Amino acid sequence: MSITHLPATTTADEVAAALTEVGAVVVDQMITAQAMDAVADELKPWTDATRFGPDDFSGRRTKRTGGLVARSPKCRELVMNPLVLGATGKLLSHATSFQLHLTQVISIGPGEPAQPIHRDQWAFDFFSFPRDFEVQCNTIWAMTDFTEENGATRVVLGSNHFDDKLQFQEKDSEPAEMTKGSVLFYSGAVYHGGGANRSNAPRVGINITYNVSWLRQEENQYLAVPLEVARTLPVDLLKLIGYRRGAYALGYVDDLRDPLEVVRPDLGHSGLGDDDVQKKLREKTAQLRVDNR
Ligand SMILES: O=C(O)CCC(=O)C(=O)O
Ligand SMILES: [Fe+2]
Repeated sequence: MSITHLPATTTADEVAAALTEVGAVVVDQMITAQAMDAVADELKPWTDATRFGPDDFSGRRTKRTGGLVARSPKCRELVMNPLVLGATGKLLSHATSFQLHLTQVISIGPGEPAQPIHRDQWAFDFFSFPRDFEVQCNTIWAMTDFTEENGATRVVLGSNHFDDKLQFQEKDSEPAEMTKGSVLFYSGAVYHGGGANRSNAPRVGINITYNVSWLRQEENQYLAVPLEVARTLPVDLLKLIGYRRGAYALGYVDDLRDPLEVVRPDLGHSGLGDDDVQKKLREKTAQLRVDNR
């Protein structure tokens, strides 16, 4: 079985359906190769300054550059891509809201062996979430072509439905080959890993991931995005990076204030209680039942 490719004209429903079914799907050419080169140019000062990873999981010949919301206006557009947010909202629709989890350019250098195959949701201290309960939705935007030879992400298709804490080998997985500007979507539960780079040039992708807003974010957005930059961001992006309450009360400030109000006092109370969040919370409280034991 090889990974399904959908055209850029696909819908959030189709992407979410593929994610639910087999845990991963590629959407071809979500932006042009030229537009992706412009993203790479904007990031160059940061990617040039990044060092190789400190361990076998991060990759000793792999560079990981984060803080992309603060550093790159073009990456903010990728973070806010409507198809990505739409598909994520559907995959994580059981949660009241979701948030940005991490932003990271992953540049796998020549000679890097394959990364151990894993579930990204193991980041939550290896907690075993119930089977088919997704807490995370992930993208990797191809900044170079991804080929089997240069270390395209390897995916064990369908493994989002498997038991937790399994071990897999490279041969159990398929490479998510794709062209520059295409995007690999994959769920938090699907087993996958960066491929071995047997070519003579880096394989570069931008990993942008989202999780339910009752879990901790992997990249600390409050510290990664300086307050003076945060104040200039569109409100929807501010909320997505964490300046909103998760569910009913998570992350409030002092006297039950919405964090958005603290960063943007000029908004008054307009940031409080998004309608969609309030509606979901009402639905959840309506399901509470009396225990008649
Ligand atoms: O770079 C890749 O292809 C995947 C990396 C990955 O899965 C990770 O670092 O968690
Ligand atoms: Fe991963």
